[in-house]
Amino acid sequence: MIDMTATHTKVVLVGDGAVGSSYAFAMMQQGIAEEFVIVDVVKDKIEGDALDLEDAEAFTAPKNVYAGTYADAKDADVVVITAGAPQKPGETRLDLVNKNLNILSTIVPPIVDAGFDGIFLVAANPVDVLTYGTWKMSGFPKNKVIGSGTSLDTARLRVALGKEFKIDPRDVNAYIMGEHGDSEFAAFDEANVAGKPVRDIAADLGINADDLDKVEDDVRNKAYEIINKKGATYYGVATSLMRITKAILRDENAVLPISASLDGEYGLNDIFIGTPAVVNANGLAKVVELPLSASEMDKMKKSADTLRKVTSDGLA
Ligand code: 6V0
Repeated sequence: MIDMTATHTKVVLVGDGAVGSSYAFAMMQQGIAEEFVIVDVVKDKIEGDALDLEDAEAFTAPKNVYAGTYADAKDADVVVITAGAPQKPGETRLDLVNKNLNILSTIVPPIVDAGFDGIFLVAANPVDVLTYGTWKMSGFPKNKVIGSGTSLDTARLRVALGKEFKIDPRDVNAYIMGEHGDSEFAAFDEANVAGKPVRDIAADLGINADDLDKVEDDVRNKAYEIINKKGATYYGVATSLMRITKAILRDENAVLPISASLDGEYGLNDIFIGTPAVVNANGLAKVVELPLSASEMDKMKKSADTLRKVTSDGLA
């Protein structure tokens, strides 16, 4: 018999909708967690999904997937929160704040009461505000609460630049910073491929600054485009959540864009916002402060102001 105790890893997913179930599927495909528990208010869905997903066990690494309750978080390494209303066509992420903070307040306290002592990973929107809310409601240290932040947006930027440059998106070092939402921005001034500035690569290809601005706009608006076409976005974010979870469970010290608590970086405090950060078994190990140019720093501060207003209104 294989002894799994040394590496036993357990994830509890709260919210088995489009994003949550896609994440569960991605986790099964990657064989990352030995125990995977699904929680939602819709009981038939979690039971059905657990039965459906367990069929994949015959093809992937051994694991145990089942429908559970908040009590299952007691000995979990990671709780992933994807419960919450998604955007409807025409709605911004910030429009969701009150609805989703209310839902969050029914989730975080029972998980903490169950004795959970792992890492909260939040994806429900507006993700930066809900990550802040999770930190407040949990009473956890700041490093143990992170959000998916601009992970998806950064992926979208890398894919878009990869297409323009004909370069593997994984080799494009570029970040979307700030709010996961309309005030986010592409940090083009530091973006590079193998150390060569993205602006220089673009110039070599005849791509001018306006074209790069259009790439940034398209990335910012891609969620709206997908929502208008199919009602929701889920595969991209599910994969990014899988990547972050892997960094936590395998103690990777991976540098990933997440919603992290800032402690003076970018001149900001008391806020959770999108930035690259080192992620390991402790959650946030360290914020990697990009050396933003003056105009980018201005955008970061404006994005923080947007979030701060919503956070203080929502959590007042
Ligand atoms: P969905 O398909 O409506 O799923 C939401 C799920 O939450 C449903 O299964 C609900 O039953 C469940 N739920 C609601 N209330 C509770 C509760 N109190 N306890 C437990 N479960 C509950 O939405 P979808 O999966 O599309 O989106 C979920 C959230 O992720 C939304 O807030 C989206 O805006 C957000 N997204 C975040 C992204 C990111 O990059 N961070 C990207 C896409 C979507």
